[in-house]
Amino acid sequence: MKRFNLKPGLALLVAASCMGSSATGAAADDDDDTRKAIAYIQGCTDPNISGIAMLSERKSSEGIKVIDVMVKVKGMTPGKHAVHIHEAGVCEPCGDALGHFDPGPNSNSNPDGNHPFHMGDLINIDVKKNGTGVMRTRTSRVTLSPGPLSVFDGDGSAFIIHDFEDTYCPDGVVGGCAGGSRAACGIIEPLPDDSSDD
Ligand SMILES: [Cu+2]
Repeated sequence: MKRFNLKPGLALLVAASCMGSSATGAAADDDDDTRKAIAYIQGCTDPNISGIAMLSERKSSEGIKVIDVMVKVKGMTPGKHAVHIHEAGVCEPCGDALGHFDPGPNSNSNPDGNHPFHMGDLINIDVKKNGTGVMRTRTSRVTLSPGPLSVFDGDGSAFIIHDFEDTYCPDGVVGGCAGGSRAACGIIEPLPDDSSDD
């Protein structure tokens, strides 16, 4: 009985071809499984604050869009700061990013109301004593690809980092429970495919 050492090489070949690892890059129409976006973050009033947010969309094993989110900042006050995707891609002034991204028939973008149930709600970034912080999280509440939850809707979307911690509003609508005033903002922009290298 030598069943198990029969064709490991063939199995590898089949796996490789199923993953579309063709050297020609001849893409099928649905070869857009991974999309990326970026936001360059700047302080709303404090020029010392800067950072970057990266979003990478992929399909889960069951075909649901999942976005990996990474946010990096420097120049911020130490401690936790709320981070959300807000509903308009405008940062000057930060207030023009409007409320929390929450499309759909039952939309309620009020930052403190309906929190943390907006589609754009994320988690706090923890800023260290030296003013730098990195936050990584994952969401399936929004997409980069077209559709009803796409951050690239008519008016775009923006990251907002708040002055204070997101408490996730356990007591309902309490002013500032979602992080209060706005410290920094970055407009979300689509990134071209990795393959473009001019
Ligand atoms: Cu916010």
